[in-house]
Amino acid sequence: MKNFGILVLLAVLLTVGACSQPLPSTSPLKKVTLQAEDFDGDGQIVTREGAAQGRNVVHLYGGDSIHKDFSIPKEATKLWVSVRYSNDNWSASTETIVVKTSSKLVGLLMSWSTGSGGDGWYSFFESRALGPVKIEGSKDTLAISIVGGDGYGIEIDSATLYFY
Ligand SMILES: [Ca+2]
Ligand SMILES: [Ca+2]
Repeated sequence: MKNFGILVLLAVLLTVGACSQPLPSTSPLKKVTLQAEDFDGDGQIVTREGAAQGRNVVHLYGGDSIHKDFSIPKEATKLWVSVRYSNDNWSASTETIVVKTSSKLVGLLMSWSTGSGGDGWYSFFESRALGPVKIEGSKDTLAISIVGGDGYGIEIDSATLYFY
């Protein structure tokens, strides 16, 4: 069953990779950074020196998920999302970060190891922007889930939403 899960993940990764696009070079209609510590769901809030945006992070393990409602600006039709994280990692297996709206997959990220032996928790990395997904209405929910990893988890600092 474990191998089956990995195969499904790989298939999704390939599919997402095929339809993802880099952020447009033009400025977004709006850019909003949500602090992971303000999300609901799993995980424990930890204070970290390197967390430049709010100083708190959420420690998540494989299988954990957090979510937060966000407002959609008028005239926005597409959304990209980047994630800021630190990942102290001791093995070659790093956590996969899955980003979704309530109805759509924004994208998947294979996280980097940002260090080991405890130092990695103080070194942060901002991911590339995942997306786009179509958005409509005035509100939606952003969910961040963690799959797999080294068993010691990952820490999410924030998610930045780029509305176009
Ligand atoms: Ca880890
Ligand atoms: Ca934070």
